[in-house]
Amino acid sequence: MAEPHEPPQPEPSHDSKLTRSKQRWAQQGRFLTGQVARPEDQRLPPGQHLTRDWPTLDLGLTPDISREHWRLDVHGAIAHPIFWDFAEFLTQRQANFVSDIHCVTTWSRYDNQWRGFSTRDLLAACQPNDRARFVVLHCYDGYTTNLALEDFAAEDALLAHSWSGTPLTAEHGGPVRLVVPHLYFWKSAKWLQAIEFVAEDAPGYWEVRGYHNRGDPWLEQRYSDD
Ligand SMILES: Nc1nc2c(c(=O)[nH]1)N[C@H]1C(S)=C(S)[C@@H](COP(=O)(O)O)O[C@H]1N2
Ligand SMILES: [Mo]
Repeated sequence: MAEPHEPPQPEPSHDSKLTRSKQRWAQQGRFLTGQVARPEDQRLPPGQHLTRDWPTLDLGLTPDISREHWRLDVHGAIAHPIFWDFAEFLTQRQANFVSDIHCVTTWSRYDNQWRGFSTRDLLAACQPNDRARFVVLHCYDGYTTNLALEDFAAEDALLAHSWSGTPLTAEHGGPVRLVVPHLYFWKSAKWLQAIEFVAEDAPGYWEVRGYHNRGDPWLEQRYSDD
């Protein structure tokens, strides 16, 4: 049975070297090529390069959340709020998706094998009401990111607990992270804690620091225009 669980929330570090660099790159429009490519033209979006390893990017702290202590809280403009522990999460229908990662810092990684709970199945379970138009992801490290409901509902988006057949490591967002393959990877929230459905958009950690609100790699939506 799931019971309310509020681990201490670490403050996101706003001043790590990488975090400062990324904010500066957003101001400068770093990595923008000005090209526009459509997915049917080529697999690699403009300005991206392929990597075989899997870099780790976050605010510099890895919250220590075991599967035993992890809880998922789904709330807001929905008919059926959800509060699951990991065991209950695992009893849901499981989906396997293979998708590419595109990070705004220009690395891409092909053919990642994810296993977890699809966002479409989550939407069927929680039943967003007519007011729900956006989704805010809240994470155990204090990070947030926002998505339009349609982007959250992409057919290959999922709440992943495994990668390449093994449990998602803590550094990559385990026990559970979101994966939204058609947008830049900063939208794919690691250490997922809560999913909030809202009527008004609420820009997240990077979105208020100069990143694009939507982040489509094919349109090279790296940074906001203003
Ligand atoms: N909770 C949380 N999720 C996050 C981040 C973060 O700092 N905290 N960083 C985002 C960014 S900018 C990227 S590029 C990816 C990196 O995921 P990876 O470390 O598994 O490659 O996670 C995204 N999700
Ligand atoms: Mo990123």
